[in-house]
Amino acid sequence: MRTHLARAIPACLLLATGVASAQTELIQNGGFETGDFTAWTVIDVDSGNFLVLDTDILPLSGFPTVGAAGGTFYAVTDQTGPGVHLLIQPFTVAAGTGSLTLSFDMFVNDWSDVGPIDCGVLDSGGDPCQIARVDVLTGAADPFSTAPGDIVSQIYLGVDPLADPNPYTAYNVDLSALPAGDYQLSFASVDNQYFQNQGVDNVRLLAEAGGPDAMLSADYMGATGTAGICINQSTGDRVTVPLFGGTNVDCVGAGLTVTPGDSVLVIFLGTVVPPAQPENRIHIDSGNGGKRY
Ligand SMILES: [Ca+2]
Ligand SMILES: [Ca+2]
Repeated sequence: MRTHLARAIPACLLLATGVASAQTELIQNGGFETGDFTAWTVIDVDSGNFLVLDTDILPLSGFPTVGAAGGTFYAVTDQTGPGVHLLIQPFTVAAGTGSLTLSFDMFVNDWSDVGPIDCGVLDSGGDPCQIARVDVLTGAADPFSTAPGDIVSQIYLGVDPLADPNPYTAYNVDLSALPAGDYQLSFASVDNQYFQNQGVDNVRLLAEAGGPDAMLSADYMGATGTAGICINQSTGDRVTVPLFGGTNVDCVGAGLTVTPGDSVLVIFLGTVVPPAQPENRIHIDSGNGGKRY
């Protein structure tokens, strides 16, 4: 006598997924390889300019530099007298951004060798002032502002200490704490003691989409079961989630810690009804609500 097998299938359904980690570049022409200031705003006051050059001899002062850090071109200040020079690019941090990393190569040649002298303002016409700075300003800030309320991240304030011309220093700054919104990246130089050349190249600002939201949307179309286990394969962290059914398995809500780039494995236990679609799959929904991990 033949036994009619139950149609419901006791199952241990394994589904693995990687958290999306696509990176978006928020700075345009960060290497100045257009040969000009495309995408940047330059403001020069009094003597001199921010220039895009492909040479290692400066046209106004005649002083040497180390040239470009990458490619052919770099941006650099040069002058024949006191001045202020700003190199600015606005950027927007989107909701749901998980990580934000600024990197650039820079030298600051203070030929007076009396710097750094911080007069507190970007004004070469007053007190002695011989300094360069790199700041992230609010989107609405006056580019000349040095007010603490306008500076959301102070990255550099000084001059380079080695014999001029200094080599490039590589900077790598974690800006992941910046809330979504509009900002300005500002390289600034003020000098009234003697020549000062601030060189910038290879500016990058990489945004990575946030990790998964609280829900892992399990698009398994009709599957039901009694429990599931979510395993973060990158960290070993695991949690048990209760009865599932419908459309969602809330791994993060059940306590799983997930950061961008982690791989998450979901194991469904109990009875899984064969899905209406031939493909069982689960995916990370990273766009819902902008939660950050
Ligand atoms: Ca370059
Ligand atoms: Ca010096």
